[in-house]
Amino acid sequence: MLTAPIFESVEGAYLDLLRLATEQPEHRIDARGNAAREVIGVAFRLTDPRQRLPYLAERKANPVFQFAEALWYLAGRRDLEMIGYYAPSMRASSADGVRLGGSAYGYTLFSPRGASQSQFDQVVELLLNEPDSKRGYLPVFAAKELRDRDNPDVACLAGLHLLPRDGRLHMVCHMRANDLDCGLLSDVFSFTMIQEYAAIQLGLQLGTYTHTIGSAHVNDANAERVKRVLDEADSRPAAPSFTFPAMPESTEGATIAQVLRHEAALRTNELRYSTAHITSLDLAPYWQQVVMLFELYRQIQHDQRAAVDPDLLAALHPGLRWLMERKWPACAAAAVGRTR
Ligand code: 5HM
Repeated sequence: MLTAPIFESVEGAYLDLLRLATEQPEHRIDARGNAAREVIGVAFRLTDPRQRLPYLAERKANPVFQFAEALWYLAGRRDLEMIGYYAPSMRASSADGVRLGGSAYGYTLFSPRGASQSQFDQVVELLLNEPDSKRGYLPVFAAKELRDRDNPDVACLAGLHLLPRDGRLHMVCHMRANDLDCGLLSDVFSFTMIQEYAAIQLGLQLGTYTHTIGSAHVNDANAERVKRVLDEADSRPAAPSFTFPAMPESTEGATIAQVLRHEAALRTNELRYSTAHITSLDLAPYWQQVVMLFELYRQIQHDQRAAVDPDLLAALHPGLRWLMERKWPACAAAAVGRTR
């Protein structure tokens, strides 16, 4: 088969890649102090890019970070202040402690350059004029990133290719490197969110998502966790099944900015929201769910509660709730209290 193997959701592709890299590695590498097993030149295609979260108790995907990162990209940001709150480990990648470099993909794609429009807006305009175009490419990795040998943050994303075909927006992602256990899931989450956002701006249905990787690897440091994930997948009687909802067609730049205003108020603990307040906000229910995640995270980080507000947890989409209960002990505790 010359096209990429097909999966409906990211979970199946993630598990098969973990198996490939750990059981049949092609190479052993040790780049920048990270010993890893590697396969080169791999790809997969998702038929439903909305199914962008894995439901594995051993992997504990964090939907709060996933949405924060996707919004950080869509808003064209590169500040550590926002993203470091959700992923403290990203602080190590910042050269100056203030901004991210190559991995701030949103800054490269969505922020206007001087008087010119952003790369993203330029490609949307091109595709509105010529949908069959093959030029809808959004390059991210830049050769100049290699000038400094000590650069701690060289973009792993080479580029995203938008292809409107037959009323649907397909996307092909090219990564120079992907950490299969740590990077792949959040990358696929955010890039498929960018794809869905682009489809809405172009007035198209969501098409397929194809992910290609130059160096696909599993670091030795994560080998134990990867084994536990694979054991869970092999031994569970049935995989949990949740359907991730569609982004509302009304979503535009102003919507992202509006959600991020709530995010900032909750991150800085200036405001605290009840469930009733969130459901009365002038936002589509889809984006209200994201605000709920930010409020739950505020309760965990700022209030340091042993158990989050059970009503708020109960108001979450079942798939998001399943993940939050596995990721955060304060959510697990609230769920136990609710069922007593
Ligand atoms: O030495 P190098 O720059 O390739 O190290 C970056 C590491 O972060 C690699 O393991 C790469 O696969 C992983 N990574 C990822 O998987 C990094 C980023 C941030 O650019 C990402 N996905 N989005």
